[in-house]
Amino acid sequence: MTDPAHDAETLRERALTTLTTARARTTLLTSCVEDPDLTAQHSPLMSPLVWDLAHIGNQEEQWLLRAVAGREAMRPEIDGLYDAFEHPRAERPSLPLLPPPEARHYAAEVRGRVLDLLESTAFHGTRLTEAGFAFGMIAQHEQQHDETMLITHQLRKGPQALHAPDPKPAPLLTGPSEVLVPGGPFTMGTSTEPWALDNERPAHVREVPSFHIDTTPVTNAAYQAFIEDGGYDDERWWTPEGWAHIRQHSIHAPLFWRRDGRQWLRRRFGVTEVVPPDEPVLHVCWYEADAYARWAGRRLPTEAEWEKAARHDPAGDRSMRYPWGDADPAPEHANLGQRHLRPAPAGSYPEGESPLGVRQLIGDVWEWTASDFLPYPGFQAFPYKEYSEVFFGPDYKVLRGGSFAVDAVACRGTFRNWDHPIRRQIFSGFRTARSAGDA
Ligand code: AVJ
Ligand code: FE
Repeated sequence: MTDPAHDAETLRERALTTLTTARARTTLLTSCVEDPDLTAQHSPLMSPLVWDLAHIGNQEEQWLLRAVAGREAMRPEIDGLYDAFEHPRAERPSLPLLPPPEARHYAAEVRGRVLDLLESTAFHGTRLTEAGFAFGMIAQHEQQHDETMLITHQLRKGPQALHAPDPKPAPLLTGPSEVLVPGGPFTMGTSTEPWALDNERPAHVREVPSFHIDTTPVTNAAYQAFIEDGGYDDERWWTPEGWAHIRQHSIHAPLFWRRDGRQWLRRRFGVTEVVPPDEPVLHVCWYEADAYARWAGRRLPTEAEWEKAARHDPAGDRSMRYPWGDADPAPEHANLGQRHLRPAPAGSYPEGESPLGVRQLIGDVWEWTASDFLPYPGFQAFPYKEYSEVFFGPDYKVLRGGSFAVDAVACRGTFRNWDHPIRRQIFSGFRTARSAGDA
């Protein structure tokens, strides 16, 4: 039915567009500050920006030029420097990294060869080339690091270097604050999405009992009510690990927040502003999200609940690619891709809502779920164990849905992110849920 030549051209164009979009963002994030700010370490949690830049180029070289095209290493001596497992982030500034001009040159050199390769690659034959997977994987990898670099920019002290228009005010939300997702089986994960990564596979059926889930992410105003009610001083709301953690580190509010008399201020990309009440709360760790939910008489959704809320179409009784259907994300659906440098107010993006009326599942803030990062039944590591497999287990919690900082190519209804439950420099927020039947 479909014309394979046409399909190949469509894939080639999609690969070219997504790689080019990613590089434009990388270039901006690594040129909006002076070179000393690229080699400095702005937080022990993060790499110097110039590490991300050369690592992006090095992964692209390894997977596209070497694995797909069978070429020799361009600079074999640098591979170790840019291997994330050889050197923890805190150590990276003391490595003999390529200086900014060389890092730029290397990444550009790799990209030039990749664009030539793209012209001649057949999009079938091996699992790596099937439907252009390796090109899509590398575009996603670069966009993931563009989000990482934006986190580094947020942690950086100093004046504003990045600018973007604010999202529009939200339309008035008149509906209920939670929706009921009816119980029953649904298909979680995917076996058909061509650029889905290994941990999203394979598609499998899950039984999910009825539950209620918040219509929007939890807002700053709602979170402030938890703070004002003494939430951070009341052990009842916290897991033992969470309580120990916030005591030990004197955590009393989301990261980047500061109290100023009766109001809260926050620093955002070099600018201090009053915390906007109607925006989804950002920069909370899993322990804070979990404690808020308990305080509210609720809980975090499980990962399966989150995905069912985001993908299940009760009318068609099937799983869709996104809450709004199967169409790729467009600006009216979701706040993605660093178009804005903040989440949009709760209730935004009515065109992106799910059939049951849940909003902002995709974009705005990564949403903590109750679940540990575990493989799906039938999981197979591909193309390398260090993408997902080495992280499976109880040390990492799953986040879903993507933030304003991640591009659409690295965000889907099935996409899984994960981090330690103490992390809050990431663009993380949450929404809450409750089992149906619980009052
Ligand atoms: C999926 C966001 C947890 O940044 O550690 C980048 C993505 N993997 N390079 C990370 C990733 C390898 C990964 N996360
Ligand atoms: Fe990486």
